[in-house]
Amino acid sequence: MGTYGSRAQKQAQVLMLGLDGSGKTTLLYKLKYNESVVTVPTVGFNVETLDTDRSSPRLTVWDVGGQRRMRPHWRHHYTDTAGLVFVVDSSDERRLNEARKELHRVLRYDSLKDVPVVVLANKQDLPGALNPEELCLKLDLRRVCEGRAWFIQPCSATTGMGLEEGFRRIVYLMKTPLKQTQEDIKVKMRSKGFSITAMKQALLCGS
Ligand code: G3D
Ligand code: MG
Repeated sequence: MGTYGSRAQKQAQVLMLGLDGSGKTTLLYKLKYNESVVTVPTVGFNVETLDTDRSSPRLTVWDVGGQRRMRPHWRHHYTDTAGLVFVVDSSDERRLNEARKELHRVLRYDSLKDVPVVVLANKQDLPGALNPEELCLKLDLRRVCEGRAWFIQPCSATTGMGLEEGFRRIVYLMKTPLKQTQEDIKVKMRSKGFSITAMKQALLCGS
């Protein structure tokens, strides 16, 4: 799983992909500086280091341009990737099919085979934004992420809602073997009195 995993390793690489306009650059700078920036379409990439708690590696986050002509370059970043964050504009139903195709294409790469994925369902502040369950279906996440650790996190890069949670989740998924992730969820749900069916549903949804 990338270069993450050894005790001496203090950095882990997170690759952030998604269609152009989904909000990658806005959310990276909101997270890093808590500032709303005016973005221009990213040609090439932006890279920033995000601090995490001391027991986790610092994250080097690569925000790679999402325009059609940039997408063939995405694969040059796969080799050292420990976690993938895929950003979706939840309010743009017209481009969801394109987003689904690109996500599925990325996940087919062998070098990303066991890499955990967090899908950021961005722009939740906009009226008519699809919720995570709806996106989960439209992106066919359960099927395409079968056998890997994944999660879908609602967020807004403009307000900051859900951003830290999304990145905390990718750190957790990178650190925790898939089986353990599922066990943790079971224990947590059992302690809250959830039924076996609800637990199965939650595990299927990767949450
Ligand atoms: P990209 O880096 O994925 O290509 P950008 O996307 O970060 O450049 O964002 C594209 C546009 O979406 C920007 O607007 C940005 O302000 C807006 N945006 C990003 N995230 C959100 C969000 O959560 N909510 C809302 N309402 N807008 C968001 P412009 O107008 O500059 O094109
Ligand atoms: Mg950008």
